[in-house]
Amino acid sequence: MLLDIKGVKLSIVKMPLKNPFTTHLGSVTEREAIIVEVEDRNGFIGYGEGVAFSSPWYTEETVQTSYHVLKNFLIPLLRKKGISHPEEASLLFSSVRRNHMAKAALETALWDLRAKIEGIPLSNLIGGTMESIPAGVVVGNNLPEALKQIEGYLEQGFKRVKVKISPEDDLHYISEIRKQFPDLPLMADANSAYSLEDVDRLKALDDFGLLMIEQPLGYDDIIDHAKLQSQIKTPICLDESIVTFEDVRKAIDLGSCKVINIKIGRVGGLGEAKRIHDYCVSKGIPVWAGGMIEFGISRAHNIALASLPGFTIPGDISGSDRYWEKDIIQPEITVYDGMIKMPEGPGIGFKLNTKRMKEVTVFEEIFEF
Ligand code: OSB
Ligand code: MG
Repeated sequence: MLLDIKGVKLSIVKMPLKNPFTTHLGSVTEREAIIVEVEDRNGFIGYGEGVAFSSPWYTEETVQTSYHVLKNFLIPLLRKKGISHPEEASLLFSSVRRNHMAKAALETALWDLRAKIEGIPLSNLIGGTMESIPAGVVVGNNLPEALKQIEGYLEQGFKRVKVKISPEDDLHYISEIRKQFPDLPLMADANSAYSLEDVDRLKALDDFGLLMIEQPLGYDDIIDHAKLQSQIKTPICLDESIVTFEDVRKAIDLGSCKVINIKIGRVGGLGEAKRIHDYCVSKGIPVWAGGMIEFGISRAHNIALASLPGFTIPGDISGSDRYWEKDIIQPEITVYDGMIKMPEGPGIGFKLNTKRMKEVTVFEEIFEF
């Protein structure tokens, strides 16, 4: 039976971060995102979040390009053809090339809607098995601040810390952290700051017992990463290079990485994310859920995804208060003793905080079916 959709609402929200988030590519001080609400004729509402940034620094999509693709292509496809299960969304959207974050924004809302219609948590609908998941956090690259932040997060029980590195800010930074926290489960994300010419710098990182190094080389590369992995001991984890299931198959086949970071937005939806997870499990490749400095809706989808059994490494999933004075969901996402409990309500298990939404919405439109 088709999902009986009454309409789709898109809202652009905008909120300052508590503290700027900095990588070698620049700083994020304010976050815009698209909140998607899909309502059916029985009054169930599914929520999704478009995680493209205001500018194309991480991937080529932006808030404005996602909005355009949602409004002019994806929502019309859904209105015209309809679907009965969110698993059909990727086929429905296949006439639109890439634009994965736009697709995921609508597709995740359809997953939430479907779970709410069935009256079960989204994690159950996708086959999740965990009752709570470990929280991980990313800290900034100002050394004294990072050391203080790490201490605070360890007190809160966080299970793993990630730092951002680049050739200007790596060996000294990591060694100082290691001096103070010799046993900390620590990993480093380079966001493509290196090339194969830096192989000696990257080899030197082997001495620090990092859990992994994330995306050291080109954002679209899987060939050079295979060459690098054969020369360093630290496991390579791919983030930017993995945008489809096929990328995963090829990267594993080539030996380009030993771990994969799964982001629902980057791969175009929860269906594709789950397919990647299932394949990685079959190949013995551990996965973890990446973060996008997101609001609570996307965070809630990440929590459901991370309840799948192959998510054996703590992800970039922290509480609402990591970046926000006040999130757009209620209750907010909280970390207790380093763990996040699976919500028990139907769907994503969190409600939109309508008062907060009003404060932070800068534009909205409703598309009736
Ligand atoms: O490379 O994983 C990344 C944030 C925005 C874009 C890309 C990345 C990140 C993070 C932080 O590393 C994740 C988070 O805390 O949300
Ligand atoms: Mg990354």
